[in-house]
Parts: sequence; C-alpha cells; structure tokens
Amino acid sequence: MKQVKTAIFGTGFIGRVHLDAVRRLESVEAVAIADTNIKVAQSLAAGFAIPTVAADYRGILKDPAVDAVHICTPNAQHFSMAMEALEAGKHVACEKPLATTVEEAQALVALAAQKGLRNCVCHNLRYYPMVQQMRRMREAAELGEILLVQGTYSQDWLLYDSDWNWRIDSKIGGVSRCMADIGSHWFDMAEHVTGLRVSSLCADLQTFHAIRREPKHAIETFANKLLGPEDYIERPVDTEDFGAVIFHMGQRARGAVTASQVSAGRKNRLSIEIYGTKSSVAWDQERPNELWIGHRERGNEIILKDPSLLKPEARSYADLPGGHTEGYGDTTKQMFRRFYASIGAPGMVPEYPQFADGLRQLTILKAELESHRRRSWVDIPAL
Ligand code: SOE
Repeated sequence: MKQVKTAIFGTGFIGRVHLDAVRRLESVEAVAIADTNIKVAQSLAAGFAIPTVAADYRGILKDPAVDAVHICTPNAQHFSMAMEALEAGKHVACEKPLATTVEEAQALVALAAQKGLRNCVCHNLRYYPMVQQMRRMREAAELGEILLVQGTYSQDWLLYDSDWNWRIDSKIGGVSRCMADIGSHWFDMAEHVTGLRVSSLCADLQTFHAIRREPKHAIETFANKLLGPEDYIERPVDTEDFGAVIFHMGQRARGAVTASQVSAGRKNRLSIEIYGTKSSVAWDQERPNELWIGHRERGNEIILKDPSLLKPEARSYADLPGGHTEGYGDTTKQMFRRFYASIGAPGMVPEYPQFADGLRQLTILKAELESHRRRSWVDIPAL
C-alpha cells in the first residue's frame, strides 16, 4: 500500500525522470500529472495509469489527497509554483535552479520553514555511490586537509547555432544558462563532498553564438540533435555557453572549474578532482561506477562500485551488487527515497539537498555574474 501521494508538474525530459524515480519507491504513488500540453500529459498518465491529469496544476494543489508535488517546469516558473504549492500545504521537490534570483530563493526557504514542509532541490548528482564514497572518505579524514578542487561540467548539445532549447531564452530560463543549469551541479557537489564553502571567486563567461536559430516547433532537452534542416527563427542570445571560475574554499583551499554546453564529444560529463594533504580522489560522470584514488607514496587505485568495498555510510546509495552499474536515473531515486522517508518522519534530519542548498547555489551564481560583469574577485557569504 503506497503511503504518500504525489504529483508531477511538467512532462518534459526531467519530468519523466522524476516520474520514473517515484515509481521505483515503495512508499509513494504518483496520482496526478499536470502540463500545459494536455495531450502529452494525458498520454503519459495513460501510459502509467495515473488517475488525474490537468493542464493547470492549480487544480491539483487544491486536492487534499495530494501530499507532495514535483516542479519540473522551465526555471522561470519554479518560484511561483513552489510558493503556491507551499501555501497549499504540499511538500515540494523542485528542479534546480530553485528560482531565478537569490531573493526568490530566500522567500521559498522562509516559507517552507514557516509551514514546516519538506523541501528538496534536485541536485541529484550527489547520489552516485562513488560520489558518496568520496564524501565519506573525506569525512573519515582519509584525504587530509583539502588543498585543491578542480574539474569541469561539459556537454555538447548546444554547440551549433541551430541548437535550441528553452534554457537559451533568458525570459524562460533566467539570466544565466550554463552556470545556472550545470555549473550549479558542480559547485553543489564540490561543497557537499569537501564539506567546505566557496568564500570568493573570479568568473569569466562567454556566449559563442550571439544569434541562434530557433526551430519553429518546440523540442525536448537533448532532442535538438535529431533535427534536420528546418525553417528557423533567428534569435539574439543573452545567456552564456561557457564559464570559467577560479575560487577560494575554506581556510586555504583553491579551485578551478569550467562549465560548457559547447564541448564537442562531451555528452553530460561532470568531472571533479579533490587533492588533499594525505591522498586524492577523482570522479568522472562518464565512468560513474569508478573512483580514482591518488597516493604520493604508493600506487594509485581505481575502485569499481561494489557495496562491500564502500564505506558503510556510502553503501546505502548502492542498490545493486558489485559490477551491476548504477547511473543517472538511480541518483534521483536515491534522493527521492530520502525525501519521501522524511515526510513521514518529522524528526528525521534531511539527507537530501533542500531549498537552502538551492539558495546557496543562487548565491554563488549571483557572485559569478557580478564577477564577470566587474571583471574582478567577489566574496561570498559562508551560509
Ligand atoms: C541539461 O543541461 C541538463 O538536463 C540539466 O538541466 C540537468 O540538471 C543535468 O543533470 C543534465 O543536463
């Protein structure tokens, strides 16, 4: 018997990732789907025997039987939908970025706390088992003091001027694209794994295509690569394709990261390297079930995901035995398993990213945009 009833708002690429994850959880039942494209919503609901379908999500918010909602719509809608959901007494899982401004995110953090509602922002990449292994190794002081954190988050799906997605339009996706969309994942992982906070940064952003050609018909995230030659509308672009950031972390750690959506051959590659005074770790989303461990005085190691080889606290993020790979969809399942478990347990300390983590990433993003604009270093508050 499913205990918690939930709804998915938005049926694009990530909405379907959320639905898939929810359907793999023992204690949750997806009972409603909302999307302005009612035909797509009806088709998805029929395919998964979901009883309620709506073009307007507000009707579902009025349903007392619905305990929680997932916000999987374009970024500019997150704030208003999350506020309405919290006001309606719903627990909320909202896709990143939580909002398009720090002020909006602050309001969401405050309202969720005031209402005593569980709140999650979907930095799911934390929950690859080998990422959790890095975190637990750091917590066990196996890395020593963290000196360097470096890496990249690189994709190629927006390489061509004919590649289009709603994220390119700042009115729908927000003033930042690459750094808000994927740079936020990298910094969330860097702070989560190291336990340190970025204290100041210097950012340089670049938009390679000042004009892009928008297809006349809506397209799915990543689906643009399948488009053939079509009629396009030329659009001026004011969101970045690329960002490079150097930063200070904690007392004396230093770091450097790039984020790109124009790197030919990189499909969806978050790569992070963490160098400590005792040893180092490196993880690559293109080989997610491996972890590289670096040593000064003995051979380096590459360990494969095998729960029996993981630290006890990391083991619960691997559902499958050694050699059975776990990937992107599994990370969302692990995150929502903990989100929904917390709904039934008011005293449980959340082991998933909350709205405060979404606010944190918007605070870092605001500093990146200011640094780029001023071509100077910008300090970041620790919280
Ligand atoms: C597109 O860059 C995207 O779908 C992001 O929006 C997701 O957050 C990331 O996990 C995969 O790529």
